[in-house]
Amino acid sequence: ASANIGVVGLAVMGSNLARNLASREGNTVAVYNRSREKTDELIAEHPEAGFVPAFGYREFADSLTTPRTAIIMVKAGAPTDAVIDSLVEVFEPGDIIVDGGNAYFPDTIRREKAVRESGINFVGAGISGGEEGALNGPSIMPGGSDESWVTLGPILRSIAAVAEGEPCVTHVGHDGAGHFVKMVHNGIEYADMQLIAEAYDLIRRGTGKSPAEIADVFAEWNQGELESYLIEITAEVLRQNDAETGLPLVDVILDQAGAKGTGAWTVQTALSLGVPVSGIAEATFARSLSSHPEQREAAADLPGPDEGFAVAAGDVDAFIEDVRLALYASKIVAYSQGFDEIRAGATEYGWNIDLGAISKIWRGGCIIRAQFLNRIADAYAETPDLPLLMAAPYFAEALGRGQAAWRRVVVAAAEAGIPSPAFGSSLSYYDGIRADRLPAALVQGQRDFFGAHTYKRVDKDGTFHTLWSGDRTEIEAVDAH
Ligand code: NBP
Repeated sequence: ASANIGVVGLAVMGSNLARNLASREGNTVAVYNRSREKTDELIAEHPEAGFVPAFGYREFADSLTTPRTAIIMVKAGAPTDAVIDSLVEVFEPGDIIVDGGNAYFPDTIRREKAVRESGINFVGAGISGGEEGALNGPSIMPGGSDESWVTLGPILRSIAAVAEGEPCVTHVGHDGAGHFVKMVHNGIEYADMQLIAEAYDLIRRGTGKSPAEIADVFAEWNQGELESYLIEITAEVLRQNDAETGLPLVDVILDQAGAKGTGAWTVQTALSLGVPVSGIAEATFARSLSSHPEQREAAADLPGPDEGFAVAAGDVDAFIEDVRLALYASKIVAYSQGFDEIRAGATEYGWNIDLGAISKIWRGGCIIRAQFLNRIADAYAETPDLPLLMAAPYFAEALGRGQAAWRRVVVAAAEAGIPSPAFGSSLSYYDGIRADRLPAALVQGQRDFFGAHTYKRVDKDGTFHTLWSGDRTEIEAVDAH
């Protein structure tokens, strides 16, 4: 046995992660892939890595020093289960199996429980940053036991991205905590992308600027408080021309957004936890809406506003600044909602998650990396049990500064017939959560009317019901418990 770490699954993610591991001082990496070709190819192309190839699970286990540590990078779902089963057969108590794929966190909870019975540690680790991140430094969100973290921590720290001198990895929490946090990361990514897309659409349709000109706007925004990887790549995409037609590439790309399911998982989970992640939900639904061409065709003749949308020449700069402020405010809402979901998940599943540490490990390596995350880290450093991220002083100030512009943009979009579901729902969330009184009181009245679901009163304790089908007097309801 000569390798301190192994990788199973040598498709693009696994081979890049293996190369990243091998490039770090002190690591010798064992590699295994179900079909031999990928292993042969990797060994041939990267002799410098000093890989220890294995061509069966037994040989793979024998090539690892104990406690054996292996990272699985195969297709999520049944293939991951198959690999785990094979590793459990050849590994021993104390060894560590890491699933670095995009697993759904309930699967990770189930797998951790099952594998633990054999005395082997199982760690579900969310890995963000795509192929490039896997090779040069991803953001890593590991769950699993404290015991496995002792061995795994130094290895993962050695390959993670570095932001402001700190590696972008932390032990998120037990069992499925890492994959849960990775899921919410992806949900926030959906919201962030949709918000940027809405900003682009409004500027384009309101000002008639070309994609290349709007690329300049985004490049400028990237110098300020919106500075982020997603804003940066947006400018690059908008500046790109299609080689074949000479048109802006964004105009020849089919306008139907795909999804691999992590946005939907985030929303489904939020629904069961009762957390309103409306920005993430709208972003996920916006992708679904775009991908129903038959319905879009059927709706194409539905009437829109009578007048076209054109910002007066003299107002263009002010409008673009309004859109920037609306984007920033909506982004604060999306992140606040995402962190709310992590907090609720931690409570539900008994994970001790340090929200400030999560914001820090997202500062590098991952798709939502941004300056902004430092502000989130500051907010949690100041008040670790912050009930609502967006109410922290820094964000409250930004929302206050942006809210008038945000409203103008949402109104302009509605009047112009330009869809802005993420801008609009974020603003509604903002107004809802800060409201003194909500019409939820009426909803309670309706629920009591048709279902005797009872209500509470603002002026005294207890639970009440009005005898709606009788004389409509109010009675104190007996608590079911
Ligand atoms: P894929 O998701 O395309 O999976 C291909 C790998 O799975 C191959 O090595 C294949 O072996 C192996 N495999 C399959 Br399929 N069934 C298997 C089985 N029953 N037993 C053993 N191995 C099996 O690879 P990828 O695109 O590199 O992604 C790997 C993981 O990383 C996935 O979970 C994915 O969701 C995740 N991912 C994350 C990011 C990110 O940004 N974090 C990006 C892309 C992917 P073979 O060569 O023998 O067919």
